[in-house]
Formats: sequence, C-alpha cells, structure tokens
Amino acid sequence: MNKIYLLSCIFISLFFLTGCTEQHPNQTSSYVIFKASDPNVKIIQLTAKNFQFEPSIIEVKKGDKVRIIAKSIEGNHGLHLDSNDLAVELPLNEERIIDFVAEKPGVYEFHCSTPCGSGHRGMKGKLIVNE
Ligand SMILES: [Cu+2]
Repeated sequence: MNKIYLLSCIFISLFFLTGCTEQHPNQTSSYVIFKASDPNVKIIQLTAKNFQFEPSIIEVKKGDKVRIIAKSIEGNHGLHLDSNDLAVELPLNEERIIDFVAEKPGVYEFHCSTPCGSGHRGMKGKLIVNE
C-alpha cells in the first residue's frame, strides 16, 4: 500500500515537473481572445522561414483588433511581439494565433523567439500602429 502511494507521488511530481519545463513561461501555443465570427478583426497571415517573416512589415490602426495567424514553412521558429509582449512558438507547419488590440500608436519590433540558426538574430519585422 505504502509503495503504491510513494509511486503515485513520484508520478504526480514528474508530471508537474515536466509540465513546468516544457515551455518558456511567456511562450504558449496561441493567444485567442476574439471570436472567429467577429467581422472587426483584422486578420494577418504571417509566414516564417529561414530567416525572415513574410510580410516583414505589418501596418494596423490604433484600436484595431488584430489576429496574426502565423506559420513556419521552413524550420522551427517563434514569434515575439514587442508591442504586447506576447510570444508563441512556431514549430514547422503548425499554425499559431496571436490576438491583440493595437492600443498605442508607434513602431514596434517583432522577432523570432526560438533560436533557429545563423540568421536568428536578424529575423525580425516591424509592426506599425498608425494613429
Ligand atoms: Cu530564430
């Protein structure tokens, strides 16, 4: 009886330990806050590859509800939006969604958040939020 108890304790701890180390804390799979049917959401398809984003410049208006649907078509990457400090992993061929409201006008960077090789540090783009 005691042995079973001890074993389940070990399994439960292992479960939580791996759960914690699997992902970077602010890098989750998707941030979905808008309804798919919301006609006011501005949808942007973003493609990642070695070592660039397409498009590399995204322009929106202040107050816009923005949904970035991102996908890597070459290599494993990530996407970090400086404007809202949001990040998602972009494993090859998997779609990820980042919803956010463009609250403040300005020019912000977005960049790859997963070390992906020689061009990683230059893998970035601009998010322009117009007044
Ligand atoms: Cu990278």
